[in-house]
Amino acid sequence: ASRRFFVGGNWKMNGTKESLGELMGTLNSASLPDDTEVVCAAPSIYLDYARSSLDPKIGVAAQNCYKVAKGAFTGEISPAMIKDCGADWVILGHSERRHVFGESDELIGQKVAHALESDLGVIACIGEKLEEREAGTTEEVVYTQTQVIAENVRDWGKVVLAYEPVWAIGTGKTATPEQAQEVHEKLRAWLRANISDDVADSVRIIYGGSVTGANCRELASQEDVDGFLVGGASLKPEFVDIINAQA
Ligand code: G2H
Repeated sequence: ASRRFFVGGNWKMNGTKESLGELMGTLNSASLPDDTEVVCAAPSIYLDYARSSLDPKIGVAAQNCYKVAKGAFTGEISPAMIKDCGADWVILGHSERRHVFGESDELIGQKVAHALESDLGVIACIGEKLEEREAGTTEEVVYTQTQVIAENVRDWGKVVLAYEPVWAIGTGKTATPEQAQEVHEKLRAWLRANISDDVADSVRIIYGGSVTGANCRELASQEDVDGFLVGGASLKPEFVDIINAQA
């Protein structure tokens, strides 16, 4: 397949101007492969700073946004504001939004629709919890989450699907390459059956959950793993190795 490899760094609520400035300097001076798309998701208060500090070839994402353009929604940010800061992407439906902040599939769907209408690219996250995997409901869970996202997408060209098993996030327990491939393959088949061949062949399905410099290459070699969403390791120089996982 000719899908361009996609590596997102999700800084979550970490860093200072000083530490992130150093990290961005490292990324700017590293040699990055042309055939890999790199995007850094900064805390919203640092979006402007990230955009002005990072080399233009590196994209900037927000980690969340609200479902309307403006209004009385204290503490929220809109896709219009993200664009106004020069960023082109937003992460939506991250498991921390779902499970720490109680975001529902329905709200995530509304956010996806509005972000795409506002011309942002969307990194849409899905993934099962440990008890769901143990109960054998992984497929059902990720299909339901994907369905709600799909109902809100018209242009799949702006969507990257991130499979992040919740039990692997920040735990150091990475999915094995076989476990990741199994779910990615099923998700692609779901897209083929429910959307189109075209979308199934072109949408990047990336893996997230304790990706490191040490495990990225084997994961990247899997047929349906088209990149990564990286948390902890995206704050370290090691992120450069992950960007080069396919090189
Ligand atoms: C999953 C991932 C980034 P980490 O949340 O989205 O984080 O790599 O720290 O598991």
